[in-house]
Amino acid sequence: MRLEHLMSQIEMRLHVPEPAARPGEDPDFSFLAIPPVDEAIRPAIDVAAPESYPLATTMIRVLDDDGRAGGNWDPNLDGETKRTALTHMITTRLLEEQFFLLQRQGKAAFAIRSLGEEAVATASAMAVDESSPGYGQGLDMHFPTYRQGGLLVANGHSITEMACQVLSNSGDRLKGAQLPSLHSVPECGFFSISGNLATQYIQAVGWAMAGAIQNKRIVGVGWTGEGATAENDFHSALVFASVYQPPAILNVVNNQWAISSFRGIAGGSNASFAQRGIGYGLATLRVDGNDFLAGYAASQWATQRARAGHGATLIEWITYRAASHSSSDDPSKYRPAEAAKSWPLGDPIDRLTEHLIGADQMTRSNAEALTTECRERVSAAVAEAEALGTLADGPAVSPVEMFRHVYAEMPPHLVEQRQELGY
Ligand SMILES: Cc1ncc(C[n+]2csc(CCOP(=O)(O)OP(=O)(O)O)c2C)c(N)n1
Repeated sequence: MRLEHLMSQIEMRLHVPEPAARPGEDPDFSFLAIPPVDEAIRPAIDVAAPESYPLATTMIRVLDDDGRAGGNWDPNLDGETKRTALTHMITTRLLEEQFFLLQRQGKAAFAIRSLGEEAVATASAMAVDESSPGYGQGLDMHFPTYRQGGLLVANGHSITEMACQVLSNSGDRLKGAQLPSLHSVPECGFFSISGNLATQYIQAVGWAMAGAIQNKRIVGVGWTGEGATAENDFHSALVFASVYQPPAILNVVNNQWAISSFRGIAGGSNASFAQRGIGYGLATLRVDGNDFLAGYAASQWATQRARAGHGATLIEWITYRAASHSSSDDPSKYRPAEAAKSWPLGDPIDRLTEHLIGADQMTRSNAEALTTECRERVSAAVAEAEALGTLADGPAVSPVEMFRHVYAEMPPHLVEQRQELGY
C-alpha cells in the first residue's frame, strides 16, 4: 500500500485526557504507584539539583501501611511535636467544617476547606518555622491559596479571627474586601491570598529573591494546586527560581482535581508534577501528602537547603481533595461519590493518630479527648465570632470600606462613586 494511502486512513484528532472513573463507576486509583518506605533516597541538603531527580518520580514516605515510622526520611520527631501537629490538623478540619455549616445557614457567602489534605499545610508550617533563624532578620512568608488555611492554625493565628473573616462581620480585619476564606495575616507569615491562581509563585520567588538581595536568611514559600500549574505564572516563577537560586520552596498540592477537571488536564497523566522541576534544573521532591511525617521531612529539607543558600526546591504533595472544591461545587457530577474513601493514601488524621497510638505516644482515649477539646475550642471561637455579626444579621460592614485600603491616592472616578453613595 502506498504511504499516501496509509496516511489517509489516519484520523487526526486532539487527545483529551479522561479520568479513570466517572460518577456511577468504581473509583480507580491504579495509576498511583506507592513505593516501599525505604525506596526514596535522602540526599544531603547541598546536593546538586540533579541528584534529587530520582525523588521526582518516587514518593517520599515515612509512615508504612501499619503506621510505623521508618525509611531514610524519618524526621524522628518527639511525641509532643507530633501531638501538636495532630491538634492543628483536627482543629483545621473542624473549623473548616463549621465554615461550611455557616455558609449553608446563610451566615457566610462562601466557604472552602482542605478536608483530607490537612497534613500538607500543617507539615509545611511547622517545618518552615522549626528551622527559622528568628525574626529580626526578616519574615518567612507563605503565599498560600484558599486551600492552606491550616497554615494559620499551625502558626497560632486566632481561629476566632479566621471565623470573623469568613462571616465578613465587624471583626473581619479585611472589612469584607476579600472573599470568605481568602485570609491575609502577614504578621503570621501568611500573605494576602490572591484569588488569581499561580500568582503566588511569582510573588514567593520575588519575596525570596528580595530576601537574598538583602542578605536575609528568610524563605518565600509558594503554593499552587496541580491545576494551576498550567498557568504561565507557574513557569515564569520556575525560570527565576532556577536562574537566581533564591531561598524559595515551591509547593504543588496535587489533590487530583481542579474543580471538575482532573489532574490529566493540567498535564499530570504522562509525567509527575515534580518532574517539571527537572526541566528547570531545580531540586525536586515528590511526597506522600497524607503522611505528616514525610511532609515535615521534605519541607524541613527544602527549608534547610534554602536557608543555607543552595536555592529553591519544588515539592509535589500527593493527596486527595476529599470534599467539594468549595461551597459552590458538587463533585458528584464529575467523580464517583465514594472516591475519597478508597484513596490509597488514606486519611492524614487517622494515619498520624494510629502512628501515635502504635508508638505508645498516645492512647485511644487521649485521641478521643483531643478531638472533643478541639471541637469545644472551635465551637467557642465560632460562637464568639458570630456574636460580632454574620452575613445574615449584620451589623453590615459600611460600604465606604470598599473604597479604602486599595489606592494610596484614589482615582477621581472612585471618589465620585464614593460621593454618590454619600461618603
Ligand atoms: C488564574 C485563574 N484561573 C482560573 C481561576 C478559577 N479557578 C478557581 S479555583 C480553580 C481550580 C484550581 O485547581 P487547583 O489548582 O488544582 O487547586 P485546588 O482547588 O484543587 O486546590 C480554578 C480554575 C482562578 N481563580 N485563577
